[in-house]
Amino acid sequence: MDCLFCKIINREIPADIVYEDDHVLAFNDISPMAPTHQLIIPKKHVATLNDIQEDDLALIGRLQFTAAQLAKQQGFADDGYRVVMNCNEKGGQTVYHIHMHLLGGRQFTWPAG
Ligand code: IU
Repeated sequence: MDCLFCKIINREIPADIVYEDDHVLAFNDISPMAPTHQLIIPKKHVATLNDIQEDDLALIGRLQFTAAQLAKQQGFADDGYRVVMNCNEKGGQTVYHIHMHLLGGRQFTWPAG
């Protein structure tokens, strides 16, 4: 499958991996938008949020759980952080393998751009 994030999971292309278990992988974003900017992805290929099935609910929870764990481990959980999932073109999605952005280390504003 010609999917960038599947290739990262399969070690076909390199990434700066910060966490891995049987179900998810997390790595530093190549173009960080905050002092910490990591992507948490399921090892299962799911293209967009619209493609999530009921069987995937635990997996989505695991993405969120991993984000919080990483925020705690890196020391910015109590200060606060942002998690973002973009869906399709108007949502700003550019890689079609779902991913949760974990952004920390600065003040964020609302509404997001
Ligand atoms: P988006 O939500 O689909 O727009 O996020 C895709 C992210 O993937 C974006 O923040 C990119 O900087 C990031 N990324 C990456 O980390 N490594 C890559 O090789 C490519 C994109 I292409």
